[in-house]
Amino acid sequence: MVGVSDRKKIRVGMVGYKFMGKAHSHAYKDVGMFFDMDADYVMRAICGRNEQGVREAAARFGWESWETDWRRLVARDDIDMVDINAPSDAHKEIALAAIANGKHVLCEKPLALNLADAREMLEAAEKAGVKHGVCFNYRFLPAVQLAKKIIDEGKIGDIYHYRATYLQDWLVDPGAPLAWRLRKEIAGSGAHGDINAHCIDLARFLIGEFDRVVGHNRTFIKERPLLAQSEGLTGRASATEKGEVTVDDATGFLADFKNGAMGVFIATRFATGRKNANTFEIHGSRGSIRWDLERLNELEVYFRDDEPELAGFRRILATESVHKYAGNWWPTGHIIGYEHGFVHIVYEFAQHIAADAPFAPTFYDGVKCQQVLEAVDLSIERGAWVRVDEL
Ligand code: SOE
Repeated sequence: MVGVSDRKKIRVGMVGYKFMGKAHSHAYKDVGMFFDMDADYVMRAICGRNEQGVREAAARFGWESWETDWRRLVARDDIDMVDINAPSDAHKEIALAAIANGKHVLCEKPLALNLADAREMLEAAEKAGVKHGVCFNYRFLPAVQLAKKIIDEGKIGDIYHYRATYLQDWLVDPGAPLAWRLRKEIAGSGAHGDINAHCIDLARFLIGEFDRVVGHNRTFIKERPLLAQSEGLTGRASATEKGEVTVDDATGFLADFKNGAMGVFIATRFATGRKNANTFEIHGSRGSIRWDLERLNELEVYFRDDEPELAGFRRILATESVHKYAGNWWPTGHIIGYEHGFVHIVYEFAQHIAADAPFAPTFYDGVKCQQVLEAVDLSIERGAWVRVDEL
């Protein structure tokens, strides 16, 4: 039995300490309790621009040290991998510097502000031979893994329809301030790059590549109070000054997939009453499946082979030991939550680094997602369908 001290170490340096920084810190801290890994994570350093904030985060989340300059962090010789949770405009610069220092990189979605930057990041990572991943966390939930298994085993047959939503309502209030996600120069886009990105990645994961897309979008509220103090997705608004919203509040698009399926997508922050309804419903020649993040342990399924008198959608609670990842947590029916997807990602990424186990989504998947995002934006400009491979 190898003692804990003899095991390989993966020493992590993380950039960002707010929402995603907290979710990722929890994952590094928890993963070893529930998963047998070929290496142990060492939470070596967390980085943030605000010294007081990052010092408090380091103490609270369990990081050994803290930095206020990511350039120092990525150059430290006591760090093996860099986890990037900074806003989207910083992803490329930090990733390229980390890669240049020979670090493996795990980056939050979307991978970059645009397709060209994403491709540059992929090329650099492949050339340097470092491991690279993008945190499309919803792939890593037991019910979504089950959906993938059902489709891959042909249990719902040929796919006719893929319908996806990502419905939130945190911006319906005109008083919600101009957070970084509402500024194009920082976020790249609004609901589209932030949450359609998840829908696009799940569609690619579950049924394959996009062929062509055509979209439309809206910015319902064009100016908002400036942000005085950030908190969660929004924060406290300035009492006096206002600023222009430079991104989409909602983007919808139609898609044709290379396998012939028809796609319908909508991502919005104005779906009043819907808080985090990342959903997909897939209809095939032999059956259908439906999943909703707001009920993330459940998968609704319909199989045409059922006896006619018993035919109907039924709910599978994906908390059995046969359901990927579920068995590592609790006994049957003791459900898991949003944060567990991140634990599963860092588990898989540790095995990718320490045991060269396969891993996806990598920067390649980040590029493919960016390609679809930009094809939709181009289709809106042109008012016409755009083939994804044209970009
Ligand atoms: C806000 O839309 C947000 O936090 C996204 O940025 C995340 O990627 C998503 O998982 C939840 O909602």
